[in-house]
Amino acid sequence: MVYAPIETEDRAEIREIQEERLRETVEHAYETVPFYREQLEDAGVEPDDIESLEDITKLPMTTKEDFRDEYPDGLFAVGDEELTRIHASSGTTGKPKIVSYTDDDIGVWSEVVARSLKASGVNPGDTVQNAYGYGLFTGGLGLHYGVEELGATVIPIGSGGTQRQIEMMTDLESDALACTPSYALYLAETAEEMGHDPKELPISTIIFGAEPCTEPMREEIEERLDVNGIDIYGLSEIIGPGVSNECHEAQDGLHIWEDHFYPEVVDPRTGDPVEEGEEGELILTTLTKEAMPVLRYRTGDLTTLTYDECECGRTMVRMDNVTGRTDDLLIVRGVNLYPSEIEHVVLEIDGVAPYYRIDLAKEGSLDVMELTIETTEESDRNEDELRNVILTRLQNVLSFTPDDLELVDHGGIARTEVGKVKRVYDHRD
Ligand code: DLL
Repeated sequence: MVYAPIETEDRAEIREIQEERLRETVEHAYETVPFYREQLEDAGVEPDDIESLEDITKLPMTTKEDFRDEYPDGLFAVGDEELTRIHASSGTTGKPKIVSYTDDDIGVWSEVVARSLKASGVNPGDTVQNAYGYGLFTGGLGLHYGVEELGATVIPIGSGGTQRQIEMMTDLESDALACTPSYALYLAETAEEMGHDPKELPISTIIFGAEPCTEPMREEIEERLDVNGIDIYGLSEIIGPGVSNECHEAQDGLHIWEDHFYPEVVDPRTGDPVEEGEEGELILTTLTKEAMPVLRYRTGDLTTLTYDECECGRTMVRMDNVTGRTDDLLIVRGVNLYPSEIEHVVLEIDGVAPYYRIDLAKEGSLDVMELTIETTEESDRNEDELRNVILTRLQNVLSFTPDDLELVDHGGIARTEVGKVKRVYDHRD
C-alpha cells in the first residue's frame, strides 16, 4: 500500500515527468536567481541546452559554500509576498543555511513526508509522537505536516523531556515515534531507569533520521524497544526530512521521491558519475521547489543508488543508508578513516555498547587519536580481553589502531537529549 500512485509508476513515465520538471526548474532558477544565472553563464549553458536528464551534467554544482556566500536570501527565487516559511539548517560552522518555502512547497513537503510515513508502516488513524526539534530545524515541522497530511494524529512534543515523552507515549498509546537514532536509544535507557520494560512501550515503529545509523545500531534499537526501525533521510537545502525513506516491507534502501528530487551519485574527487551500485557522493536537484530551486547540490553524503525492483512494489530508485560523508573523512597520520567505519567494526563486538567518541589531538606534529568506547552492562568479558579484541579487529579490518583506547562503564559517555550526537572531537586546529 502506497500513499501516492506515482510511487509505483512505470519508470518511463517517471522519467518523462522528471525531464519536464528539470527543464522548468532550470528555467525558473535562471530567470529568478541571479546566482544561478551567473553560474550558468559562466559555464556557457543556456536553459534551452537542458533537454534530457542526461544534460543535467552540463549544469554546475551548488555547494554548501554557495549557501553561505548567498546568506541570507541570495538563493531565493520569489519575493517576500510569496513566501510562507523560512527554516535554517542546524549549521556546522559559520552562518546557518537559510531555506525558504512557498505554500506549494509546503504542500509538496507534506506529501513526501506522508509518503515516507506510509512507507514506514504508519497509517491514517495512527498516533505519531514527534520528538524532532520544532523551530528552525526542519525535523519538527516537516514531520508534523506530513503526519497531518497522511490523516494520522501528531503529538507535537518536540525534542527532550524524556520522562514526559515516555509518560505521554504510554498514556496516549502512541503507535510510532519520530526521533534521531541516538535519541531512540537514550529513550530506551531512560524508560529502563523509570522501571519500564522498553519492549512494553506501545510504539511499534520508530522513524529515525537526521544522523547516520549503522546496522548494529538499528538492530539495537529494534531489539531493545521491540519496534521496526525505519530510516528517513533529508536535508534542509533540498526540503528537509522526506527526500527518501525506507519501506517497512523490505527495509532495504530508501526510496527517493524522485518526481520531486532528482538524484545523481558522483565520485567526490572528480565529480564524474559512478556506475549504478557504486558508492559516491549524492547530488540532488529539486524538481518542483518554487521558493528555492536548487541545482545539483553536493550533499556531502555518501551512498549508492539501485534501480532494481523492490519487493514492496515501489518503482522509485533506492539509495543506501547514509553512514558516511565526504567531509567526515578523518586523516590521522596519513590514514584515511571514516568514523562510521570504526563504528561498524567496534559495534559488532560483544560487550560493546553503541556509544563511542573519537578525540583527535596533536602531539608535536603527530596526530594522535583516542577512542573511548562504552561497554554494555551485561558484558562479562574482562577488560583486557575486550581491549585486545577491539584492537585486533580494528587492525585487521582497517589496518589502524588508536593511540589510546579507553573503555568506560555503561553510561560513561554523555548522551545528548536534544539534537544530534557528536562523535568526533578534533582538537588539532
Ligand atoms: O537533518 C533533516 C531531517 C530531519 C532528516 C529529520 C531526517 C529526519 P539538516 O539538519 O539539514 O536536515 O541535516 C542534513 O543530516 O546531509 C545528512 O548528512 C544527515 N542526515 C539526515 N538524515 C539522515 C539519515 C535534517 N537518515 C544532513 N541518515 C544530511 C544519515 C542523515 N544521515
